[in-house]
Amino acid sequence: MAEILEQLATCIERGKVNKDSPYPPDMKGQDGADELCKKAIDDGVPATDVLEKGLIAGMNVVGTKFSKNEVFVPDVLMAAKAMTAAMAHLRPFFDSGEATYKGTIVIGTVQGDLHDIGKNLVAMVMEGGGYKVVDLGVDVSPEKFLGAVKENPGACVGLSALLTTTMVNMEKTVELVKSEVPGTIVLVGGAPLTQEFAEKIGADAYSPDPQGALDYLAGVAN
Ligand code: B1M
Repeated sequence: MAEILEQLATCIERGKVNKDSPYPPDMKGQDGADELCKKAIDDGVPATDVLEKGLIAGMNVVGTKFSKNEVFVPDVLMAAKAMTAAMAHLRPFFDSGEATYKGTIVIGTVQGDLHDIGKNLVAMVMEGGGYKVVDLGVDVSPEKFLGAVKENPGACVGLSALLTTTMVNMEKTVELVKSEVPGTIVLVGGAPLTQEFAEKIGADAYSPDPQGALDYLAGVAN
């Protein structure tokens, strides 16, 4: 089990999407993240292990190298592409198949921020937990969040940010949504965030991971 997860992590790190992908040249013809993720699942490796020990482990290596200027934006983009291809195989494991929704969450990555892998994971886990997810995508303005809340009365809002420079846009979103639709519950998350920051901007909750966000929602009326 450890071996396939290590191979998977390597494919994420190197940006090897699938067998047909010519990139990176030294891995041409080899299985990529797509095939290896499917194989791990077919072999019975738990989906949470595939996610944490394969996909996220590989992406963490990319992040560390990126911060040291050992890899560059195109490399990170390929890693993100490989991660997205692999994540498609995990979706069924987070789907509960529940017929009725427990509530609605409007989710998106805040204005100016294009990172969506973590946000997509949160959306997947929320769906699996029985919530209707209205995914607004990336670079979402406060006004767009507000519009979606008005279209989905009673919905909670989930904001994701990966950049210290875009965290400020969370505050603007919280302010606008809460002033126009008082009582709206806003959850925030993303690598640079802290509990302290969440409290400072008036968010109702912070979670470092998707499960914590789901647990929080389960504990509040929606
Ligand atoms: Co960017 N990037 N990036 N990047 N990138 C980071 C975030 C960075 C830390 C890299 C580094 O320097 N080490 C750094 C930010 C520094 C900072 O602000 N302090 C950075 C930078 C600088 C940039 C650019 C400015 C680079 C440039 O252009 N020079 C640029 C900005 C573009 C923009 O957004 N305007 C940029 C671009 C990109 C790519 C487009 C190439 C690509 C994104 C592709 C995509 O998302 N489709 C990318 C990537 C992939 C990364 C790293 C390597 C990986 C992020 C990721 O997907 N992690 C990242 C380094 C790192 O984080 N180690 C980095 C995996 C993901 C599962 O984790 O998103 O944290 P994460 O989500 C977690 C939790 O945070 C939580 O749950 C998830 C699962 O556990 N969570 C929530 C997230 N949202 C939540 C919401 C919740 C609850 C929990 O409730 C609502």
